[in-house]
Amino acid sequence: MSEQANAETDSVHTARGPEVASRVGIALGTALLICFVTGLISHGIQHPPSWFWWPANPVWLYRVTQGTHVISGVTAIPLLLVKLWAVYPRLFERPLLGSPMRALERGSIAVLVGSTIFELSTGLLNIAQYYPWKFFFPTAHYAMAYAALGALAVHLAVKLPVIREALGRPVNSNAGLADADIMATRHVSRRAILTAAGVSAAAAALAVAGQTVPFLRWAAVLAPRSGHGPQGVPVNRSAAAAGVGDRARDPGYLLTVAVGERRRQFSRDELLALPQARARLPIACVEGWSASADWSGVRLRDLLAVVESYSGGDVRFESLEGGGIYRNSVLPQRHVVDDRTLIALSVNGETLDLDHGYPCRLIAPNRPGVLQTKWLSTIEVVT
Ligand SMILES: Nc1nc2c(c(=O)[nH]1)N[C@H]1C(S)=C(S)[C@@H](COP(=O)(O)O)O[C@H]1N2
Ligand SMILES: [Mo]
Repeated sequence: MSEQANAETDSVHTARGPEVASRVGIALGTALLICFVTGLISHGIQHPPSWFWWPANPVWLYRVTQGTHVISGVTAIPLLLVKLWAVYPRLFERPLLGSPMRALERGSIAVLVGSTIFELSTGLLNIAQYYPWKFFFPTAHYAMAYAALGALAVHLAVKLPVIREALGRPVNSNAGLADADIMATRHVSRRAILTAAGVSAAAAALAVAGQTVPFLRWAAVLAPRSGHGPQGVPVNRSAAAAGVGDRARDPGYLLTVAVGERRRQFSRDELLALPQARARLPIACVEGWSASADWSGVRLRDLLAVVESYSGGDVRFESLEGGGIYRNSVLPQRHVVDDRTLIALSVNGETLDLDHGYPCRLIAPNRPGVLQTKWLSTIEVVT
């Protein structure tokens, strides 16, 4: 092998190591932490413990937190790949376990790598709505997040001295190398790796950001539902997929509203005859895409008041769907009393499309899309 080829092989080898690993690690750790926190928020809204509090204002907050969740997760994928590349030979160093401290370090890395790969890959497949597995995605994705965060904390604590030392050295430090030529090639190489990591992370972020940031829509190659759909709003589950077409189109359709002991039924025309209100609110899907629209219909408060005076409590929504895990939802009192919470009958100036929830749907401010129940059959105050 020529001397030059030797130097080049060395440069690739020496670009691996703590200088690159710690710098990429900081970016990766930050992305994972943001992803974890925004994921907890989304989980909290969907499964609120008694202490949990999520406001109705500003209406775009969930859109931002969930968009951030998906963008940070996708950004973490190239960072994880570069990070694994930078430490790759060391992952298999012998002894595999050794002293208790080393066993802890190795164990935490195994859990960290495994759980992070699990989180990022299941998350990515979920935004593509592809479920090649048997477990229930939200539960598994939520549980594994704690494993990843715990392992990340242990990993950081154990590696802190190494990280500090590596960060203290400039990227192009020449520690341990005498040959000036090898050094020169190596410097370029480490920088190049870090630049490549940054560029690919930015490209990944851009590829999904368009599904929630309107002016980036052109770049959203990784965004399956970014602005297409009837009436300018993407559709997650169509009426056909939900199997509600016939019941939703039935001219005898009635919406049941129950407040306390009182119960009343409304035809769509009766709903249209009630005072109509408007609100500009986004549908913000847990998958990260979001879109704002002008909704109009009956204010939920007003509708409840027609039945019986509402004295507080959460409200439960049932859909015409026979099955499906998203056929119902519960709306906290804070959102029930909000002026912008509507039983929507139209969107963007047109009668609600069948796929957007005709005859009527719930639309409330600052809520995950999954809780904006379509094809309503029953609305009931629960306490
Ligand atoms: N009944 C019912 N409502 C539903 C769903 C569903 O599967 N069934 N999907 C929800 C999800 S996940 C989202 S993101 C929004 C999307 O509303 P859109 O299809 O009108 O954009 O509807 C929500 N409402
Ligand atoms: Mo959704």
